[in-house]
Amino acid sequence: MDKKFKRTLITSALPYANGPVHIGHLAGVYVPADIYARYLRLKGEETLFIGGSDEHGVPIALKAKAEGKTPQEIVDRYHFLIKKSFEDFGITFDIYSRTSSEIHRKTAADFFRKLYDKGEFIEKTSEQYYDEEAKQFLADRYITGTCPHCGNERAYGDQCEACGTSLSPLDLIHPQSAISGSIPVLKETKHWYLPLDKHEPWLKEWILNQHTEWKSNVYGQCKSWLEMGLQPRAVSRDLDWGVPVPVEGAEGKVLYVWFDAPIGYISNTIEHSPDEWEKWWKDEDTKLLHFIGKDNIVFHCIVFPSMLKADGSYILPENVPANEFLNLEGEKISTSRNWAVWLHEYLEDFPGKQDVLRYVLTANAPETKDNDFTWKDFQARNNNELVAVLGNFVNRVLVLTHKYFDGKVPARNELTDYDREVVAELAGVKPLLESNLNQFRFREALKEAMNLARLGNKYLADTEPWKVAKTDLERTATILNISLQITANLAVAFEPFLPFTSEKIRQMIDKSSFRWEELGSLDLLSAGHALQAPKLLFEKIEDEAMERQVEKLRRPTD
Ligand code: B3M
Ligand code: ZN
Repeated sequence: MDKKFKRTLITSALPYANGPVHIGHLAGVYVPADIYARYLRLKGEETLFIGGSDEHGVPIALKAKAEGKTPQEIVDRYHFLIKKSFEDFGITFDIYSRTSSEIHRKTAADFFRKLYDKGEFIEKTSEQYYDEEAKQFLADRYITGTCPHCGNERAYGDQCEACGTSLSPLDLIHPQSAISGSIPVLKETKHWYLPLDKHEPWLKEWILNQHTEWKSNVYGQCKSWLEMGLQPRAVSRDLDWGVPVPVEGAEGKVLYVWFDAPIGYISNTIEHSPDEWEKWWKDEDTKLLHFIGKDNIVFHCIVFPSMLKADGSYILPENVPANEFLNLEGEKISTSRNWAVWLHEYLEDFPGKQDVLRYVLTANAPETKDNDFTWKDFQARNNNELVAVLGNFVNRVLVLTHKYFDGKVPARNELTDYDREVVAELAGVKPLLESNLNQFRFREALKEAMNLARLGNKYLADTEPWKVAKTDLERTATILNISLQITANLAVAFEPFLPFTSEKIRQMIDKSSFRWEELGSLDLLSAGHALQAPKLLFEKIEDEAMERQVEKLRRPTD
């Protein structure tokens, strides 16, 4: 399917506002989405990049109870922290809003109401646990009891964390309310369900036949869901935190968090461009892309598309480039065990080194399988790649130009055969980068950008302009001109990946911006153009700094 689109709408998963964001979030979702958004903008394409916090759901309500705060206080605390972390790392959302906003509540309620009026839901009454002391129904997480499989006495109504089995509250032996401690009773309650079984036939055709180009991890997960057969899913909950179900007789019920959260993409678009949002969501010429982690695949490939289809006026995602997980020093990242590198803490320890982390997370991105982040690898990539290859090349070229040509771009003279080979390789970088970027293969794309810096280093090592300068300044001029053109090209090639570094290079060569189309050109800098003083792009990271990080990780949580 090679349809031509007029514009691209990029969404990135809305993180729950019940904790700060860590490197796993950045690697899996936000860096790839940002690389893609920056790439499209550099190409001059019409692009909108949506982010925001997911502020509903049971864990947030539970955390508020545990801390004696309101849920709004909890999400206020984390929403702004998360937003700032993203800004600090150069994630260029066009809007970063939140699902507790008025505009979202209205958009989500209207969305539900339209489906309700069209008869797209089924209503079902079932028996659920009710806390007579607290006078409320209990979400699965609010019920604890003994696991029927392993005997763990602190299993939750949705899962036993000791043996990993997923449970339903009715499975628990000796159920207990997590709110009052009393023994809950079964009581009838009514909920609305999205009949996914009804949507199954078109979903199968749409994904399994029409989107065979989706990443194999995404396609494979969809296939297994679809082959198992879909069941109706409840889209409401008995809870007091969320978007109230906009139907008479639904007091005390809110929309299920996974129903309202993806609508957050729409409400944030409305908040960003109230007069134009429909162009982004309802015009077939818009390419919609969801950047997410693998645990969100079913919601973005099956549930949300079914909601959009049930409404009938929306486009469907063209692709869902989901990533696998990033582990940390060989173990799963865990918020509760504090086994994580938090973004705001990273910046305290490594101020100004946003691009180092962006680089390492992209070079080692969990694109096709789970991957491991280690501080040793972080250090090696910084020292051996960023410092030794990219930083070293750019610095040498600038220093030499200042030394021999007073900081002005020297004119090129006649090219040798070897020069011509290097220039041809330079010209080949753009198609290589594009074919990888277009297929969301960011690791490969980054490798190609780095290969351009390697090419530059090799060119300098082979031509030795510092030696040539002793006898032949004309030849030296040609070598440095070509090296400076490569430097300018590096600013373009790295812009989507390492925006802070790209900016620094542009400052040194005194150019305010480039277009993607210019990548590969030998004429980015004209002869006589004056350069600024060189500054180091990266610095070596020592063993002690890495040891401190590993120690910090192993420190027990208080
Ligand atoms: N907040 C889950 C997560 O952070 C959820 C994503 C919502 S995207 C609409 O993994
Ligand atoms: Zn168990």
